[in-house]
This record gives sequence, C-alpha cells and structure tokens, in this order.
Amino acid sequence: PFLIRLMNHPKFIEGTCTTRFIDQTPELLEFTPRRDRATKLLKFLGDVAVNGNPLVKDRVISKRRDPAPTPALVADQSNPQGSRDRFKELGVEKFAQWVRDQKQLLFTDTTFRDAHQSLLATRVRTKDLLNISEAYARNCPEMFSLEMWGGATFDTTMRFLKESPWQRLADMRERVPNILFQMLLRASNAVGYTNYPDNVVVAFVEEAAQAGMDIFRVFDALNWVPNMKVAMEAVIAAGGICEASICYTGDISNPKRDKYNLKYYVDLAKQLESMGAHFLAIKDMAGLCKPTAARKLIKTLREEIGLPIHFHTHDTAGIQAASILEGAQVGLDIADAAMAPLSGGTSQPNLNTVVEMLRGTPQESQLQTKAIDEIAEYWRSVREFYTPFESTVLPATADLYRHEMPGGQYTNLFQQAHALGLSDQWSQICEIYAQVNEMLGDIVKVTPTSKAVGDMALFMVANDLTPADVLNPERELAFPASVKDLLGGRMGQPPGGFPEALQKRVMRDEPILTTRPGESFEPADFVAAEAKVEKFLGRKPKRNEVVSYLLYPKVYEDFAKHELNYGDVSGLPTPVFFYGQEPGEELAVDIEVGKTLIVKFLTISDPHPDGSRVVFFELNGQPREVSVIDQS
Ligand code: 3PY
Ligand code: ZN
Repeated sequence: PFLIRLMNHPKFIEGTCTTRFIDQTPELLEFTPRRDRATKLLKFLGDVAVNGNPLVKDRVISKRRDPAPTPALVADQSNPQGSRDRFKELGVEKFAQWVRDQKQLLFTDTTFRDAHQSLLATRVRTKDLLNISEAYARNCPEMFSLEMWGGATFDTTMRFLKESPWQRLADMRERVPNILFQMLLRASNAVGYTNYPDNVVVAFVEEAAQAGMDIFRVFDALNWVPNMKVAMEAVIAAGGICEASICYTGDISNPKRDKYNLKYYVDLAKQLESMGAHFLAIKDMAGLCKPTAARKLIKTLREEIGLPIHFHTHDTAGIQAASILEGAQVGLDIADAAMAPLSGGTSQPNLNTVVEMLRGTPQESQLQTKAIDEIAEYWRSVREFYTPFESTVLPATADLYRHEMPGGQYTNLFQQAHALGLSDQWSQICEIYAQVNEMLGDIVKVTPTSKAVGDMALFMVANDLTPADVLNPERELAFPASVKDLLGGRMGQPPGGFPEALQKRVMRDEPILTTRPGESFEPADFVAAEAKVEKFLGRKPKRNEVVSYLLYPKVYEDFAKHELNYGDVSGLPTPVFFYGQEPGEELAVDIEVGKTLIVKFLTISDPHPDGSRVVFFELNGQPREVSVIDQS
C-alpha cells in the first residue's frame, strides 16, 4: 500500500520528487495508524454484532435508526454575534452589568446536560450533541448560555459512553464559538461524589477553562461556603465567569421551616458576593421554590446584592414555569429551561413555551420562536434513540415538599428501589427519605449529600429499620459508605453541625472531620499519577488525562483501555453504537477531517470450537473480517 500511494502521489507522477520526498511528505506514512483505526473500529462493530452493547442489555429497545433531522442552515453564513463574543469584548464586570441592564429575561438551555441527566440517565452521546450544535450557533445567538458539561456528565461519558468528556467540550466549542458554555461544578467535589485535594480541583478548573468553558456554576452540597472557596478562586484565576450558587431547600413561605429562611439565603448570597462571585445562581435542584417563594426570594436578593441572578429549577412539581414568571417580574436576569422534548417532570421547565409565556410582556425574550422550535424538533427525534434509558414517569404529589428529593435523584432512586424489589414501597421510601433528612438535622440534599440520604433510606427500608432502631446501640449495623462520608464530615459541615447522637452511632471510633476536608488531604501527586497513566496509555498523557485519572482512576483507566482496544467510538451513530449494524447496512464514519471509512456489515459465522465467531465486513469496498469471542 505504501508503494501504491507513493506511485499515485501527484508529485511522484509529475516526476518532481527528490530523494527527500518521503521525508517531506509525511502523509505517505500515515497509513499504519489509519489502518489501525479501521481495524479497531471493526473490532468494536464486530463485538457489538456478536455480543451486543452491555449498556443496553436487558433494556427496552429503541426502534429509531434514522438519523435525527437537523434544521437547514444557509451555507457559508457566519455565526452572528452571541453572548460569548460580548463577554470577550466587555470583560466579566461590564458583561455582568450588560446582563443586569437587560429588560428581557435571558435563557440558559440545559438540554445538553441537566435535562438528559434528569430524564435519560445522562446517556446522551456526544455525536447527538454535536449534530445540533451549529444550529444553535447560527440560529440562536440570543441564547445566554448552553449548560453542556459537568455534573454527572464527566463520569458517564467515560464510564458508559466510552467517550472523552474533554473531547466533547472541545468539539462543541469548535462548533459554537459565539454562545457561552456553562458547567456545573460541585465545588470541592469537582465532578465527583466526594471531596478532592485542592490541587486536583484547581487543575480541573484550569483545564476546563483552557478547553473553552466559560461559566462555572459552583455549588456546595451543604451550602458550606468555606468548601466553595478553592473552586471559586480557581475559576476567577482561570478567567472564567464564577457563578456561585445558593442551593434552595425547605420553604421560605412556611414559617415552620425556619432553618432555611429568607435571611439564611440572603446572608449566604452576600458571602458569595464578597468572595468575588460574578453571578449568583439560585439552585433549586428539587423544584421546591414555589412561585410566591421565588418572587419573595428573588425580589429580596435583587434589593440586597448587585450580581446578576440566575434561576435554576426542576419541574418535578409541574408548576415551576410560574416561579420563573414571578421571578422575571421582580428582577430575575436569567432562567434555566430545557428544549420542549426534554423538558418537564424532573427536568427543567419548557424553554419553548416559557419563552412564549413572556411574549408581549416587558421581559419578552429575544429568542426566535421558529429557531427554537426547529431545534426542539431535533431533540424530539434524538430522544427516540434513548428509549432504553427512559425512566418511569413519576409525577410528584404534594409529597415532594416533604421528601425534597432533587430532580436528578427522584427517578434514579425509584429505579434503585425497583431493582431491590421495593418499588411497591415507593411512598414509604419517600417518607423514610424525609425521616433521614430529619435525623440528619435537616440538611441540603443535592449531589453528593442527596446520595447519602437516599442510600440511608434504602438501607433502612431494606433492613426494616425505624429511626429509633438506627440509634439503638445494641444493633450491629453496617452503614453505607456514603453515610459515613457524610457524618464523618468528609462532605463538609451543615449549618448547626450534625446531630451528635447519630454521628457517634454511625462513626463509632472513626475520625470525624470538622474542618474543611481539602485542608487535611495530601495534595495529589501529579508526577506519580502521570507515570501511572503513561504506563497504560503507552504514551505521555496530556494534563487533562491525568486530571481525569485523579478524579476517577478506575473509570478513566477502563475508558482509556477501551479506546486503545476499539479506538474512538464517539463518531458512531447512536443506533449503531447501541445495537450494531443491520446486515447489509452501510456506514460512513469520519475518522479524521476528510477521511471517511465506509463500513458494510455482511454476516456472522457460526461459532468455532474455541467459542469465537468471524464477523464479515466490507471496508471501503474490500472484504475484511474480525474474529470475536462469543460471550453467550
Ligand atoms: C449534579 O450535581 O449533577 C446536579 O445536577 C445537582 O443538582
Ligand atoms: Zn439541576
């Protein structure tokens, strides 16, 4: 093949090539990696053809195989000026002022992150995000931002989708240079479920900013401000927009729920403002902020602080569009919403209809109905790919205000309960969840504290324990690890501390932290981590790969090995990734700019005595086969 390519090279044919021709024409030598990539891809497709993708095993099958149609774009048109251009031009302070000066309510579209985290177990693949990205850049320059990274996506891209989260960010950035990107950052928990050493949090933020992240929504799962400092300072130092959050829990319109009252939130917001936050987020992760409460909270915050206010809620209760409306009328600057087909329920309110709700009002958005409706149509088709990850629809009853479960956890915990054969005890689990919250002294429940509360609730239901049984020193109980993390202070401190009796009972003689966990952790050893990663990658890792490893050692290593074995699978269409090709189906995969592989799947042989099967393909018209061990 090398000789053929040499002989076919235009310069060779022209006879202008010198003895240094081969040195100066590196593309002649690119054959091996390309061939390698094709082989890896066939290996993956062969494996899925024989064994299926474990990700969708025993799940409802998606029937959609056709690509999701995207809105038509005028060729060669450039991207109109968007929020990111304005931010770059004005700098953060003046940009914040510009936001404050707007009469219109601005919108963040959460479809790329929280919406599918809440509705589809965070399984939406990069390819489906990239396919619609340009339409946003061209047709929706009025959008304030796209929430498209962070939260659970970092983990799930690698763990389940076998994709690089960093590549997702870079590829989307390339397609959307004009609209701000935003991510959810769990402060000292970064994008994980436990506190990390400070230098890991800082390196993560630096890498994310470098890769094109603009707005970092920083929150602490106990609203513990000391635990937000490192992350906030890192964002500011990296030139990002620091959007500090107050997590909303309880009910400020209920005088009986006075632990988290209006004063508590205003004091918290003031502290965050004094720590240098550029924007303030109200993070209503459970959708508890009722319309009248939203009005009161946002009105007061507007009077008390100078930062732009950004409202995030989940529509679990079905009434949260009203909270956005009430907020908009008293000075809310930005609201989160999701494209119609991925909105509602435990996701965000419906962007398309909330925008129309404001038409003709002083807060009317400049988003264009046709542009956002066309994009919504795309998401409707995309959702059909993800039928295997649809969860049971669980409309909330008034019970939501008792258990206060975050949107992302609500359906997830139900699935966990279902897996344990406890789905008929769902309302009891919700009640126990509420009791666990009371036992813990009424805490903010959001990742990762919500996970600890959920784990404890399931533990109590599965073992038939009452709160009194839990406190009974006679009982030998092996509490879930997350509960020990929480009560051991490794997730930080709640206002007023944890109830001592429960803490002692769960932790026994184990150490309890009362200071910031990051202070007592040894800094991560980047040099040692790099050496470990280099060993399994077989090359020097990039810094962001070392960061992935430090955040998720096992998940990252498994993903990296998958990639070494099968190549980058993110470019496969979603139905092919989940189910493989149908016999005779032809697939075009771009492996690099201008290089497309045409793969036709033909058939699978009967098993050989060693348990392997041969899968037959045509690759760019040439027969190819791969041998795959049949796992069945
Ligand atoms: C996350 O931390 O992923 C959340 O979405 C919390 O609300
Ligand atoms: Zn959320």
